[in-house]
Amino acid sequence: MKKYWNPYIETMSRDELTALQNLRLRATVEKVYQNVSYYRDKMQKIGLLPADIQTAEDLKKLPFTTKQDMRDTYPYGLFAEPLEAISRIHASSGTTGKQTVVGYTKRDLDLWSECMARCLVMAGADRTDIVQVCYGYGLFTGGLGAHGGAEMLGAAVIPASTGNTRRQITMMKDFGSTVLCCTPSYALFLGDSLKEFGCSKDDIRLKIGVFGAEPWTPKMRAEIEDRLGLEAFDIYGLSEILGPSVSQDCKCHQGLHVWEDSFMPEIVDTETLEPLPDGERGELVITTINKEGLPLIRFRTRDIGSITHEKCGCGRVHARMSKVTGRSDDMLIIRGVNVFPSQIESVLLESSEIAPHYQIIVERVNNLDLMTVEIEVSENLFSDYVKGLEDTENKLKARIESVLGITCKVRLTEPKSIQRSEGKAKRVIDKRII
Ligand code: DLL
Repeated sequence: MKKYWNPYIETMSRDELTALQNLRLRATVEKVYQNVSYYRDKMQKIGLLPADIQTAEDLKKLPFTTKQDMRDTYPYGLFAEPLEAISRIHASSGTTGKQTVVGYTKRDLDLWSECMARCLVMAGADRTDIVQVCYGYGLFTGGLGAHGGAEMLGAAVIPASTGNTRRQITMMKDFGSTVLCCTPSYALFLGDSLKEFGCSKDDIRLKIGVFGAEPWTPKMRAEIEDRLGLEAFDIYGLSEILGPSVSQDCKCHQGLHVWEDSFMPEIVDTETLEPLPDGERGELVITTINKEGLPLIRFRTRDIGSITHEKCGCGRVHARMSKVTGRSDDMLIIRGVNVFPSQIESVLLESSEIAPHYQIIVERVNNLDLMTVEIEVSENLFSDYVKGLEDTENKLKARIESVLGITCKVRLTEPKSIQRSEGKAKRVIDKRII
């Protein structure tokens, strides 16, 4: 069995890796300066030239990139290649309903598959495996991202996508899936559902789980491993940077190796935005140094964690990030889908029948996330008949679901029933214990 997918890159010395990073960093900065007016303007404003950026030490001179920058240049303004060079487009949700759009050249897609293949091999998979991908296929990067890596590895891929748990379990059993890729909460749900569909963990052949797209705890890992009889790995990524396989843990399970030949990670203080040393918690910032279509400079992920460059027992030199434990903004991840309270608010503001008071309640019921939006109705509507309320409820539910792309419950409540706050309104009550 292969220990590494790309032994040269994964085990080169720190000095070699640093030299490679510096080379690629310089080329990336030069490229965005030449090809992306948004970056050129930003750099010119602070009097920075590409030649000022030579090594990782210089990163801190560069301006940050945020989701807002991507929205301001929607859809293609940050692309560093003409559209004819773009082979695939993905998108993730944004606060105003406007998506952040990402483009990959053919070479970027190959890089993505390579990073994913490295992750699968790091988890112990090889070409004899049968990989069931239950991440969503479509604009979300989970499905196609995991798929590309499994294919590059030479494994047999089952593009199962999400939903229909009975069918997932039947496929798992009948097709003999050995690797499962999905969100950790869905893995737990699958584990719980085995019995319901007349199956036990002895009837399935899973040995590896590659789970990510949302935060999860070591306790959840233990539960999933127990219910499905596999070894679970934590895979991290975000569509702006690549999708799944920016980083993942190895068999030592002591943090997630960031593929540093392609992504330069930094941790910055969430208040001052100053870089922090190894081991300190802050916001993860990533600069891509090996991408063509959409290279991003110091992208603020809003994910909170820390980084270590200490040697790892697996032999890989690439730095490790801690599990992501939270976010520095108000983004929620519900069944793997990114949800901003402001998206819901924008729907509510369209309707005159409701007051601008709402609360989002997120619970985990049978290991699945359930979102309920409680909304106050206006005095006028409330004095009307109940049928009116039901209609409004259904209309809002359909509208919110179409904006977010996930199902939810909508509950209309009496005027003045939602607690008012004297400071910041408390819009989200997250009851999930994970
Ligand atoms: O969730 C990409 C992905 C798909 C990663 C499948 C892993 C597996 P986005 O939809 O852009 O991309 O959401 C990115 O999800 O900034 C984190 O907040 C969160 N996230 C992703 N992986 C993890 C993880 C995909 N392993 C956002 N642990 C990120 C905690 C994660 N949070």
